[in-house]
Amino acid sequence: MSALDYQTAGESHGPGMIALVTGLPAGLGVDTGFINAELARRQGGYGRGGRQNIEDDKAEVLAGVRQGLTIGSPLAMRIVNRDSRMDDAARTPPIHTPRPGHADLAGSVKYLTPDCRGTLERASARETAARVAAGAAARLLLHELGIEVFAFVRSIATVGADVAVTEANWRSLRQARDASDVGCPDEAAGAAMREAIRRAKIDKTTLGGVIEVHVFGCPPGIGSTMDWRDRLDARLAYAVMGVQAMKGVEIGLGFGCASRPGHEVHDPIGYDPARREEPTLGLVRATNNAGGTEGGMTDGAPIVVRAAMKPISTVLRGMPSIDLRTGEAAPSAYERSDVCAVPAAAVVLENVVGFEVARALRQKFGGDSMAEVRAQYDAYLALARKMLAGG
Ligand code: EPS
Repeated sequence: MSALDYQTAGESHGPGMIALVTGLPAGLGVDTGFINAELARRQGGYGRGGRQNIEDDKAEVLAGVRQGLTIGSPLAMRIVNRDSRMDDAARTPPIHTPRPGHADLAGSVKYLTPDCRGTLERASARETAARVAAGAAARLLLHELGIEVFAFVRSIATVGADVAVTEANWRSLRQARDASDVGCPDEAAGAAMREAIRRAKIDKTTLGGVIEVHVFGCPPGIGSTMDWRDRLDARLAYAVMGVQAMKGVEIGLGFGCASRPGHEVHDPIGYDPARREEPTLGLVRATNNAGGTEGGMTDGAPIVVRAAMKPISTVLRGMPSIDLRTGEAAPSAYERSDVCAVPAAAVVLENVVGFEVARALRQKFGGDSMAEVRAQYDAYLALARKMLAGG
């Protein structure tokens, strides 16, 4: 068994995007309907540019599946780019005036070219389509174990949602989120977010925001405290910061922990034998400031991750920049882009967070087939129940 992992390939205006997922067990149903629904959600959201009217993202499975089930080999998926024109010099001209905030400048220096085009083709958030496909495939494994991921837009610019997510209400919040074109389950906040995006467009600028991700149904003990590289909180932060335009990540109370005394931060531990058959094993926490991870491992409470997304760096009004060929001052280039992509990024984070949880589960339970994964998972929960509170 190889560890669960993935890579992507593809440029924004190349022929297509590729997701290559290794380490899925055999016998996992590959529900392309779910993967494609996630891809469709990623394409949505008020404030996106014209590109999404051109594309119709669908994952085409090229390898790893036989008659709807994985066979243990690498899963390869392709998403075709309809707006493929990278080799057409007239339609993808060189760009010499880098956009502040974008990969343009550093990439041009790194690759020793005054043309930002090569870097921006790969830096583009179009690549997140492949990450969503990979993450959605991994979430099919989570679903088999009753683990669900839910992300929504907590804020856009200064407009914040007034919602408290619980195990009891998250499904109805998901419905409200899906009915919102800004990915926000708070209807009033969603309307204000929409208005903020509309104004930003008129103002020829862009907006960022905060995305919140919750993972439900994870038993305690997933991840590791023994090797820093396998700490689940570290993996989550790595995965989230690896997504285009993310500038901050926190788990649970996050930065809020720093200003409070310990007794107000740490979550009191209780035990309810009536709930011992649940994945929490009956462990109950009065609060969840830890965001579901303690010592790099799940603690049985829902995982909570928040990420800050910067405003898109392609700003229509232009930003002070230089022409890389001359060093002379020149306004930054404008390419068709989004005014606000926070709702789309919420879909991306839901899937990359799901992937990391699946990766940690694969590491703990191993197994070449789904039957083996399930048996190991059940055996662990049975042993843990026996250990706790005298069985
Ligand atoms: C995106 C596709 C891109 C951009 C955006 C996200 O398409 P195009 O550049 O052809 O309009 O709209 O990418 C960026 C935000 C960026 O900085 O490049 C997508 O499919 O998500």
